[in-house]
Amino acid sequence: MPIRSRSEALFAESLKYIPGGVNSPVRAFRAVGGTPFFVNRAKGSRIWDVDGNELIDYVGTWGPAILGHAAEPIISAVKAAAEHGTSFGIPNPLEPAMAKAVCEAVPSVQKVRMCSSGTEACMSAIRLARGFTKRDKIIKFDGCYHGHGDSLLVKAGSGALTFGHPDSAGVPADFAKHTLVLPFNDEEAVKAAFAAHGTEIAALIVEGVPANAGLYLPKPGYYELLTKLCRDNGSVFIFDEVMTGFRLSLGGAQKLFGLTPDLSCFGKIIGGGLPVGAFGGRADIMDYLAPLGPVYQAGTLSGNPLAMAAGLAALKELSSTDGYATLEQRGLQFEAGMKDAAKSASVAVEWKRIGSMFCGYFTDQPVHNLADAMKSDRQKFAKFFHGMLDAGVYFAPSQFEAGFISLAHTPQEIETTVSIASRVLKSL
Ligand code: KE4
Repeated sequence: MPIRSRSEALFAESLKYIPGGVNSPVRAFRAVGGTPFFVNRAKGSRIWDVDGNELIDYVGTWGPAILGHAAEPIISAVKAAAEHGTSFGIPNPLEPAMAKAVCEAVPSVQKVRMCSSGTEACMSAIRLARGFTKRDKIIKFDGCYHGHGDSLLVKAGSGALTFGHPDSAGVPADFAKHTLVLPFNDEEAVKAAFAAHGTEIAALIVEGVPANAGLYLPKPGYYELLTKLCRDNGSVFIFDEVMTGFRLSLGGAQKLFGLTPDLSCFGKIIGGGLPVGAFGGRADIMDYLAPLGPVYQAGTLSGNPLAMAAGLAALKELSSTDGYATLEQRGLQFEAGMKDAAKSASVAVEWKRIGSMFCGYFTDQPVHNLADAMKSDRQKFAKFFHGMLDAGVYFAPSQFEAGFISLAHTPQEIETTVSIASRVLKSL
């Protein structure tokens, strides 16, 4: 068992001053038990905790570290930018450079606004869609997460077509009642929702692929149906690519699936690990934003020069190398190895993968939506998580999170991960 005494002391100290000892809930290990470790440093595919334990990292700070941690082009870009100042609140040249890079990579994005988190991007896109359509109601899908904006922390109403209730304390019922939460991958449910409320729906928002309840994929034709229903009803189709944007391809999930959303949300990779968010799409919608139009949205650190420098360095690397082909090869190797490991250990694990994103559900049933995902054996997952962690492999500390492979993960490291997983699965 690795020594983690310094992490334990730091966690005790954090608990004195930070709610739950963490600045974001998932980091507290509540879903898997035990005490979270504190990181000292990270490089490439590795992280070292404050007790000196070295780990192969498959969380990658929840997606941004697609090049691996502390990638040289990003570090040098941030250092150079920092020499000129860390924030201005004045337009700086890196802002049009980033906006142009996003618009050129994602054809559906004609104009884009930078902000400082994925939450801010999704919250702002919803407000913009409501201002543009002059409608209040929105549709989201159970299991999908779009940040902690009030309109989106909503759980399904009692009946399939009843509007939502707050999914967090502090969210007024008056906010939640405008959000309709539907089961994902259920064509009839979304058709019925538009049949009943179509002309009231300002927007429908969905993840590039649902990756906040683990990872499952849209059925063939499902996203095309969502697009058509939005077009037919004058609703804004918002595609949340905070996680999938620049992860699944340079054009995101929408390029893979051949979609043209009205608005898209981004984050994570376009900040190279620094605080960032962005939302963009049709110019006629985006021009409703202040200072041009009546929808207000703002941010002191929006377009921050360090975040722009880091993000541009990441995008330059991703567009100049055959990185996505490499990530697909690593993903194939990982998936095949992990499936073999589960089979040889006679443990039922439903491995899901798209590109360099993955999740292993501890169930022998297929997983196509949240209800299926909830059938997974979370106790078994928790044992697997800790077995892997003690053996030097860090997976996301929750069954309902996705994992990430970076360009820094080598075939040898993936082979090592698979052999460790084989041993851990056999011990369950
Ligand atoms: P942030 O506000 O955390 O930058 O982005 C919110 C968000 C929006 N949309 C999607 C599809 C997302 O995955 C996220 C955030 N992802 C989680 C990981 N499941 C962030 C990790 C955390 O909350 O600590």
